[in-house]
Amino acid sequence: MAQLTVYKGDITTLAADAIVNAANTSLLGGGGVDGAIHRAAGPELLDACRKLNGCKTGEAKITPGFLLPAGYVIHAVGPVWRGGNNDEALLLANAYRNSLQIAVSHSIKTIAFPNISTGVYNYPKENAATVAIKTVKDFCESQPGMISEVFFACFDAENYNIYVNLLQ
Ligand code: AR6
Repeated sequence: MAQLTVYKGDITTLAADAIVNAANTSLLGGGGVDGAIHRAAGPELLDACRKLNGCKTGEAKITPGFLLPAGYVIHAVGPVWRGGNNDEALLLANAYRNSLQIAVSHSIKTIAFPNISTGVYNYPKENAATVAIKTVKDFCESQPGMISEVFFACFDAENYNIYVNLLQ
């Protein structure tokens, strides 16, 4: 089973094989963790993203990490929270699972996720963490030996405490 590690702080400093971006469907940048990743990776990241023709909600696409310590950025698009009856949980699980599938297809062993959709997309944090952890565990059990470590990078104290409690 892959090791699941809670990390407190800025995902852009993590030297994992890949970090995941909480992007939007344009893949052309934004605020929050997306803005931080683009600033830290440098302008070549935006040039690479322009060639990807966007990304549907629940899906993911990969680029190099450019100036980041991580080798790759996997750009995943989580759902906007619209009350919970609009396939939000399914789409959030898809964003995590599709990111992991792309990682495996690039022989990525260590991967860091931000708390996708829990910022401006307003997904309730505890619900999102439950979906994220279950999806990662199920994936790693279904493809044993492929991913060795998954970091949950928690930037805000509320998410950090939720992940520590759910994973202990
Ligand atoms: N490292 C790790 N986590 C971070 C960082 C960081 N440097 N900065 C913020 N977070 P958000 P979303 C956390 O809003 O809700 C963008 O504009 C933050 O505390 O970045 O999926 C995109 O372009 C929160 O828990 O992403 C989209 O338009 C988590 O990252 C939209 O926001 C996600 O918050 C996506 O919204």
